Amino acid sequence: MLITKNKIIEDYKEKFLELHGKELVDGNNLQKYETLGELVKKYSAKDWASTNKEYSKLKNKQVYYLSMEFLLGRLLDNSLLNLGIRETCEEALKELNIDLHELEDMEQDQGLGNGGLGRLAACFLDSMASTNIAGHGFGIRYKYGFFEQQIIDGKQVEVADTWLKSRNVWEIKKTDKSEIVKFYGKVEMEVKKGKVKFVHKDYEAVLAVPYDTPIIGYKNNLVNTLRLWSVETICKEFDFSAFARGEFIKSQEYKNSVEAISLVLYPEDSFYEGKLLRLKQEYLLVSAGIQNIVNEYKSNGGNISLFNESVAIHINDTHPTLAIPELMRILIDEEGLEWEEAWEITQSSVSYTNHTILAEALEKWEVDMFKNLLPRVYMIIEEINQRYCKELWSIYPGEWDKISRMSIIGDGYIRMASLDIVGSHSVNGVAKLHTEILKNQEMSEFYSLYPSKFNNKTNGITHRRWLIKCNPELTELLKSTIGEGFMKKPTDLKMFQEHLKDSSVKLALANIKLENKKRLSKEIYNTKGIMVNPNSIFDVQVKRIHAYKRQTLNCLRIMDLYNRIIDNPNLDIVPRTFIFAGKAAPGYYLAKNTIELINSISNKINNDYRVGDKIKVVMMDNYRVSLAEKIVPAADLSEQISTTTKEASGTSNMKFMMNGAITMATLDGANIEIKDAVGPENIIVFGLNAKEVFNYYKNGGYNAWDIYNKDSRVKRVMNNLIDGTYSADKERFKPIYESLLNYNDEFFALRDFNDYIDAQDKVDKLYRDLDKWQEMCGVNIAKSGIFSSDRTINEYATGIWGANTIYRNL
Ligand code: 26W
Repeated sequence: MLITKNKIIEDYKEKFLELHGKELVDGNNLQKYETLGELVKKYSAKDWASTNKEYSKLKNKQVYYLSMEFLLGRLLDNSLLNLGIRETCEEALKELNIDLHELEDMEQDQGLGNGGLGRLAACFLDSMASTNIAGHGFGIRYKYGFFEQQIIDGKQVEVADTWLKSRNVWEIKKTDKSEIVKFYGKVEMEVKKGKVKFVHKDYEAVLAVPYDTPIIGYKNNLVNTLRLWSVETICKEFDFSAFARGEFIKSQEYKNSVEAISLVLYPEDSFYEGKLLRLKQEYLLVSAGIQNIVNEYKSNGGNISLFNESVAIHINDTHPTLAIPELMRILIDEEGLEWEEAWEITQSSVSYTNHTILAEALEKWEVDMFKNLLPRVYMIIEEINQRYCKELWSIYPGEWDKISRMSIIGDGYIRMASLDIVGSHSVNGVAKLHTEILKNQEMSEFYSLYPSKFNNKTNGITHRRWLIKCNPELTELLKSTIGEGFMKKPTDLKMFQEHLKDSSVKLALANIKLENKKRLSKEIYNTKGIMVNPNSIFDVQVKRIHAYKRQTLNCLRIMDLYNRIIDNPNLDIVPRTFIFAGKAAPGYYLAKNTIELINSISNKINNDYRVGDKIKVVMMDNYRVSLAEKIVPAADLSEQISTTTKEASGTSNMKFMMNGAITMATLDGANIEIKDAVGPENIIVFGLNAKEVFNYYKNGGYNAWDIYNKDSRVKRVMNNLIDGTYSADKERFKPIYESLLNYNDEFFALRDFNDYIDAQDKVDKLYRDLDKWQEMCGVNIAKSGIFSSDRTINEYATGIWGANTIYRNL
């Protein structure tokens, strides 16, 4: 369909009238935004329908990406970009006296995720649609997404995220695709026609209702679907007979308890709690999802015995692990297959990605609770485990300890990662180092049992959102130097390196960065009232607040720098602005304490006249996708300073690199691959390496007090935490102080302190040679193409899913 400016103007006016029942001149920005959203949906509707029609022919493998989190952010601008009508639309709106950017700002972020894992799922959706993969996202439509963070008196305060308060223009409710999900009850054995059948009885059923969002591919007329499930009671709004008996409250209670399942996203990103409601959520996603996939496949004429040839089911971390026993249940109980056949189909359809090695994040469900909630699913897991342990016994006869370590059920728990490894055909890590750690440490026994299942798929980010959309000026520079090819083929960015010989290109790069920094400075001033200098180095750490990510290490070196400035007011440094943003899990005391520390440092330093313009510290509130889009293009230095081995991959490191920031890196996660891509001269590396870290864990030898006693700078900043420098209440930062010293910090912040400071001094020197600095930035941009999620998706499609790209006549 050709969409011209005049068409947009006409359609837009008509849509506005239809939606709001009044003239455009009388509308507000929210109404205007909704109108544009509806129009985009309308423009993509034909392609959406035809894509689905194509998929129903079962010619292509259908990939279902199951994830408890999808952190989409805003959809308007990217949808316009992918439809190829962004500029035309901007011009059309201008004629109607409407500023497209103002409308974009009306859109609430769709924040149905905690951090990296959820954002990765969103990048993957964009890449699957844009590289012609039949990829469907399945998730939960939480009524309240990730909480809104307010900073009050320097502390994090959590406020409910009411993202659905005004209409979500992107979704379409598909009542006819609803599925029934069953909890509790008992299982009875029946013999029918000489065959044993297990029947689930006396269960409590809820209705899972899907809401579909179009995922528009980049200029390829392909529109995939993100299907999010919401829970309703079956048949009735409330129990009318109870109402008639005057038990209205009781009937409402029931409704509320059912709807609680899809009410709120768990705000935990690396800590497993074992809550019943969370288990209900996980089963809801999986049961509704798998039933839906099987129903769709069968209604399109698929033969159940060939299911795995047409369907790939991917589980994003262990959260949707129950897809494995749920598929078994459907194949056996409902489709009547024998165990062996069902098992083969299940294993060859399902694949699993691990995103973390933190022990406290590994899911394991208490058997008693599980059995009570999901009796039939539990039986199936037990059977899987029995057969598997028998296999183990034949391979490792007599090795009881090993077998009990590897067993899926043990110590009264069901171990989800073990179930994944056994029940799938592929297990992957998200960066080379991470995969090696899985193979050789965390999952080494499984690796020797099933070596061919293990593989690496280094993460990626969609360059459409994280370059083209969020950095239009840089995109223009790239277009004018290397042409438009990189938009479809991001590895073409490598051609940019040639142009770095041209000093006018480097100057242009510097100017673009400066403009982006000015824009962010304005935002900082408007939201925080802090005046920052756009000519200073923008030194950025934005991510979830967690001890392993070491925001505290960053704090300590800022405190050290402050001490140096106080000692020597003439200290010659390039001015710096330290920018933080990130949320702490509401129950994570130490992380919340870290937020308070950052804000106290900010208060102290920004208001000390002796510091002047040399350094400023800013903590921006409510980190989310749309804020990241403003911060990333404005960064000079990207802080990726996790304790080596702890950050599975990191993905903001890739976003910053693509926008020409230099990485300050430990050799952790994908930082290593960034270093390999840009060369050691274009990244700054410091700190312990993986071997050293494992050596500490294995043999001990780390002594925080020793470092404190021997290093006067460490001693001084540590004392500053409790001597009233940053808070009149000397107890306030005791938790951080104690975790670093008395508890001998398992993340070795003090061990890396000196090395980190030296590395930061190196940045100061490098930045003084602006030509050299711009060269480094340019190389980072040029080498960032391999970190596009288009590359990652291609690797999943060919290496795991066996999914081909779709070519259609359109
Ligand atoms: C059960 C609670 C829970 C919820 C989420 C535990 C763990 C998680 C995720 C695994 C946390 C997460 O987002 N992990 C991040 O995944 C990114 C994408 O692969 C990686 O880049 C990050 O390194 C990893 O921390």
